[in-house]
Amino acid sequence: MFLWLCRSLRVCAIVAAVLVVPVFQSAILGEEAVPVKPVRLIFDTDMGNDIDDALALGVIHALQSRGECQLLAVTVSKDNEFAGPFCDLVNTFYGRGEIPIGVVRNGKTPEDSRYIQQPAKAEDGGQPRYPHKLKSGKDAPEAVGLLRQVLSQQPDGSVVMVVVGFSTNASRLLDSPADSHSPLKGRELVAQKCRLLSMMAGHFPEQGRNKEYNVYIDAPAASNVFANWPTPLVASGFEIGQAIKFPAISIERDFLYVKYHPLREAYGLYQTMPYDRETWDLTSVLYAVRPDRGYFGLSSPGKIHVDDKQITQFTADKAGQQRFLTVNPEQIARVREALIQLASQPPAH
Ligand SMILES: [Ca+2]
Repeated sequence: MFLWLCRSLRVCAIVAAVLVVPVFQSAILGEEAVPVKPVRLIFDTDMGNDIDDALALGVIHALQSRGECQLLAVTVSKDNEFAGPFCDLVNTFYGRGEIPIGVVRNGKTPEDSRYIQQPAKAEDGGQPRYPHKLKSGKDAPEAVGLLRQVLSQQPDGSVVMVVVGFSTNASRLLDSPADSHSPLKGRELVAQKCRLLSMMAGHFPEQGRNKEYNVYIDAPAASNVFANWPTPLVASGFEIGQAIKFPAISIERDFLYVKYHPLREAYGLYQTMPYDRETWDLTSVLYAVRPDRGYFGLSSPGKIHVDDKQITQFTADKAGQQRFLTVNPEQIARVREALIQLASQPPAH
């Protein structure tokens, strides 16, 4: 908790030296804190429901190519058989088809989605347009078991969870029992291995708060996560991504370095081009990997809860571990340009 009190790198360094704590591995919430690179990421997504999940996965790969993060696993909260294969084909496009993918069972939003199904099925001359091994989410391991396996193999206090769909998998992880991967129950395993949850969830304007999709689709799960997640948590509310639109002109011009680009194709399948789309999920990725670059402001510390209308409410509390992002006009311009450059960055291979 002393991290909340660190107001400068210098103070953090002094405190760390005294306490012999790996402060830069743990420091996350002050803009001054410098995270250890590469940041160990787990990406939990409802891929297929909105196109920002796809661009967010592209941003992760760009950051990994720059040595800034390591994508340990992708877990899917959308219960549709093409969500996992689409994640796999994007990972493969970026040269990382070995990244494990876990898929929810008995989850939310099983509806079909053109932008995940068509690229997964697309063929040219009898060959898959976007090669991938996972043909159906039904063939993937169940998400919570994979999360437990991956977490158990990581150094303590090292993992950043990025949750950009509903909280189904994160909630089930918290409630999971000991298994062959770890003798720890889920909450204890998270407390030991994770250092941050960066999630796109909620709505935090000063006035006029509404219920938000990632929360109300599985409100009990979101409530459980806000109440019981044992590490610092930073939420990117609806209003952040809403203020930062990904421009159609980038899709039209910046992804032309290959004939077939899965993100460009998916974007065009999701809605009729040209359109600008909110960057909701991309902002949670950017904060998770670059918390120290001034892209965002942070609320005071406090606690988030889901009220009986499924609206997120925030209570300031100096002892709280939860915050939400803020942005000013300068930050909006900077974040938009950073996300354009990262999402359209060519694969490193
Ligand atoms: Ca999403």
